[in-house]
Amino acid sequence: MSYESILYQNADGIARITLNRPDRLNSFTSSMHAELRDALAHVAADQSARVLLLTGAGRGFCAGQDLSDRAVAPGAAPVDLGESIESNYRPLVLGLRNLAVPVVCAVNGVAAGAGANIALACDIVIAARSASFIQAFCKIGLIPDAGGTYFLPRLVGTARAMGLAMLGDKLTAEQAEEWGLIWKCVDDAQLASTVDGLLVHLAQAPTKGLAAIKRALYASSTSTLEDALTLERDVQRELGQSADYREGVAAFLAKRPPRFTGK
Ligand code: T3D
Repeated sequence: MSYESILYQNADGIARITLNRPDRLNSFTSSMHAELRDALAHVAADQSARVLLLTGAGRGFCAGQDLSDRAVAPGAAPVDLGESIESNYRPLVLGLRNLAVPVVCAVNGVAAGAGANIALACDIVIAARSASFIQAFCKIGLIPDAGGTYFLPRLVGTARAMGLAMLGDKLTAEQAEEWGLIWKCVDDAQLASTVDGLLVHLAQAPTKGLAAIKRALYASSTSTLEDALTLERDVQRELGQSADYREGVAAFLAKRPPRFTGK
């Protein structure tokens, strides 16, 4: 499949997806969603990809759903938004969450509506200081989607989630970091180098272990302590068989840097 709305690269263990409709602030269309599904399937199938970056081209990260075809003429039937969520947003959120490699989101500018929540679906979110997060849905009579009702209260608590969702105010990247919505906010000039450093680090890390961390931490939001202890036992048993565990212990004991292969 050739891509028109995104850019996709995979080199040196690092897959990169760039939302690429800068004149529309990278807002989502059906064809962009189809391209994203295809690219995510490539990352999932490609053993050489050990980390994924999601970012946006131009001054914005993503302004959510492209609203240009959502106007409803008098007497006309509105677009079935449930169908749009089911066919497009649900697979995108689950595709990012279920990917067996860490997903880094570099929020290079405004992230609004589903654009904000797709960023939150990623595992590590780093934003430029000039970026912002807007739960814009309430301004057009909708609720936060793309996982927003799940992510927001878990990340920042119900009071802040409710304020963000009901008021649709702009949350600065700095405040998003303070509130624990994202991992880090960095100066705009430092975004590319910070993210590149992180990607190189993650591409050389024990990939299976990172995938298991992701699975276990996400599972914990719906599990009991007993469930978590059971999962930890089972996952640790599995990881104890991995080449990277063996290498990590050997490197520690030999006082040398480890060479993880992701196996
Ligand atoms: O529909 C479904 O399938 C259900 C799922 C819904 C998921 C959703 O995401 S609903 C929420 C949709 N998004 C929004 O409501 C956000 C709309 N955009 C904005 O509020 C503002 O653009 C921003 C706050 C994000 C940025 O503001 P600003 O002043 O920096 O930029 P701008 O001038 O508003 O936007 C620049 C251009 O991008 C502009 O076009 P122009 O005037 O230069 O020709 C603007 O119309 C366009 N643009 C921005 N967002 C969208 C968009 N075009 C289409 N759809 C957009 N979402």
